[in-house]
Amino acid sequence: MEKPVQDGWFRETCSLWPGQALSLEVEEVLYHQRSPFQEILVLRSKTYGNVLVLDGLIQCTERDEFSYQEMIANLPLCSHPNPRKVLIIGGGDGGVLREVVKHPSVESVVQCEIDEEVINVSKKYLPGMAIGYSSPKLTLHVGDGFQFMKQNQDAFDIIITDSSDPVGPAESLFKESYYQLMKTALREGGILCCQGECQWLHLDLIKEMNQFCKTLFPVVEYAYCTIPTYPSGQIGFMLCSKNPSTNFKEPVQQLSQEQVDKMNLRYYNSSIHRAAFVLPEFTRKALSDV
Ligand code: SPD
Repeated sequence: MEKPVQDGWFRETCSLWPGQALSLEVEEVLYHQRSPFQEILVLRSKTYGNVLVLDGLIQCTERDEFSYQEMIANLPLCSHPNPRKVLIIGGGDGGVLREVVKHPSVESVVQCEIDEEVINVSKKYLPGMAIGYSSPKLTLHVGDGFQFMKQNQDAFDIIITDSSDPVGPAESLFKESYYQLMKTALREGGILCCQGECQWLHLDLIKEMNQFCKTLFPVVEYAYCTIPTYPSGQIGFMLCSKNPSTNFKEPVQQLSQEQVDKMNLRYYNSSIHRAAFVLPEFTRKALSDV
């Protein structure tokens, strides 16, 4: 394993964002080991708190993780009239789980994470995210999401895929066959929401996903949020519904200020839900049918 920190700085480089890199000043390397699946690194950064890095790619920092985790959880949950059974694929840090279990209508959550070591490391170094693991609503399945969904069809109201970027093992989670599998694992009227990469960097990939999703689902939309420590400061979400009446742009469950406060939401509210689907012209054009 390469030395992850040089001259006191961690630098995130990847072939998916050539010619650019985010750097974080590091106070201490807290954990650095290879699991059977990937290289796991936890840093204590100078200004972003503890940071989880998998195979060299930043997954979350304590300072800004809430933006992504709240949005990937609440965009689909608030678009479904009564989400009771939820499946999370990936999301080993526990942050998405933390958000999902806040919803009173959610009765049960299955989290399917392939790398148990990510869960253990998060419990130790990212307790504010891993707190989700203490929910009585949770059934934790350590294993492969593809296999799990093949064995659990017509089972979930919501499926959330909280994956890393499409290099290496996560690449298959951005393919049509994976979306087809999620479709069969969803109940009637079910909704999925997947990590959908960045419009500034991966527009071709987003376009391709948008196209095959439209062959599988009657309603498909792309949304995004801002987050300083993801490449180019943004990340998107691919949302698909089996219910032709779903309107992702207008949340069917609108949260009052009291609910937002009670759920301790710091990024998501019903206004930012609507705004997340307003796309810059270059993206709108790329994803439009004409
Ligand atoms: N470029 C990094 C994308 C990572 C998305 N998943 C993050 C996991 C947070 N729960």
